[in-house]
Amino acid sequence: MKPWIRQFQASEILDSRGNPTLSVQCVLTDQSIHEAGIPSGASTGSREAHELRDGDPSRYRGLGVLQAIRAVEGELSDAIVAQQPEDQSGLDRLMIELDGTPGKNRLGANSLLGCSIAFSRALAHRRKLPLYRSLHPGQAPTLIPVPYLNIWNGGVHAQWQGSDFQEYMIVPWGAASFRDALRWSSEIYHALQSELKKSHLPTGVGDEGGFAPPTTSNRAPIEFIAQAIEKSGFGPGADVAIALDLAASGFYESSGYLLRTEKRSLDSPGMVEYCASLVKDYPFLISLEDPLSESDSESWPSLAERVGSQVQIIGDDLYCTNPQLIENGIRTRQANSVLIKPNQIGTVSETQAAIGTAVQGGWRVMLSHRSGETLDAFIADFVVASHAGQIKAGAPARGERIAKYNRLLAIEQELGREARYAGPELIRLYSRGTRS
Ligand code: 2PG
Ligand code: MG
Repeated sequence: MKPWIRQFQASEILDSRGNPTLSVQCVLTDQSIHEAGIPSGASTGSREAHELRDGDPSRYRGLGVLQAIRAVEGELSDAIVAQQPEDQSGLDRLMIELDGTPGKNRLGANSLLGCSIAFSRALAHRRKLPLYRSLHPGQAPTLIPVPYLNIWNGGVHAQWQGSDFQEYMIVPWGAASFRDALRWSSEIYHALQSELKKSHLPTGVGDEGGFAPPTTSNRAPIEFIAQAIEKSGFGPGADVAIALDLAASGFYESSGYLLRTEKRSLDSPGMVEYCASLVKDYPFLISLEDPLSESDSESWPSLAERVGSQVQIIGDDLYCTNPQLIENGIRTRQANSVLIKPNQIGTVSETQAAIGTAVQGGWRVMLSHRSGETLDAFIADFVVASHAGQIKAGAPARGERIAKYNRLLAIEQELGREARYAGPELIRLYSRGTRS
């Protein structure tokens, strides 16, 4: 077999928060170069694979990635070039064995994922296929996901200046296509901006491009957004649903769930009750991500039992895209869905395995960006390839967020009449009508 991989190179670039991150290039013997930009989270789960950072306080506040560059250009590149892997799982297995630790602590999940994604693009190039086709081994993928657009940012993504809950998302499930869904979302985003202005609230944005004004209640953003949906000429529930990522691990303390904006603290049963009341009061609410803390895993089954037949209960921090943790969640009935982020586990094929485990267990999956992003739109191709039908990538604003949505527009256009928007399927599962 003729060698086809020449080398892997890496460099330190900036992410959307202005922190350093890794860019990896896979250089082939035909001179083509295939790149990957690695994202980085702020509200991270405790069991995410290790992100290798230098810890040298004299550079980038310790966040530099020079060690990761050395890992890519040294050990990883040498081993890959020596073996010339031909498929994704071959490449990923090789790197996992080379690292030799369960959490990718030695070479770093950022180094491994950079090589893994750059390699997936090299493979697509070699197969002369678009990435979303090359990533899918069987039948041609045609399902275009419903986007969950985070238009109100809180929690750590807004430096705790606004709501305790991290993300308030609009879900344009009633649109006929992804193109229409994105237009609706942009219109609603700007209607929300006008509503905030009218209420003399600031319209600066948080890490994911959503507005981040101060508030005295975690329900107020839902009311504002429902109003913005109506003002744009759509029906909350009928056309556009709402979803939350509470990111509750971020405000869970020894005393319970600390709701700073509401000046009160709730114990676990109290927080379960709070979430159940949100589901009851807002029939257009279809999804709750991390409604409880990852350190309060015993409370998850009671919430899933209460509202799991009506809404998605999505585990993010609790599962960290890890097949074993997902399996445990399915067995103990903690939730009914899982958030999937490739950099939580560190390779493309392990991410595919995590999705496989969830789907086999009857759970739904949602692909996700990170709060620190680059222009890399890998997750857009990946969500189409994996038939997940759901993606969250932030607001319909800011370059690193719209890179993903714009890539989905292009895929939908390329698929033409074959493309099928996932909205109707989601409506069938979670429509509960509108507020009377
Ligand atoms: C989340 C993510 C993405 P972060 O909690 O779901 O929105 O945030 O990347 O900061 O973990
Ligand atoms: Mg989350």
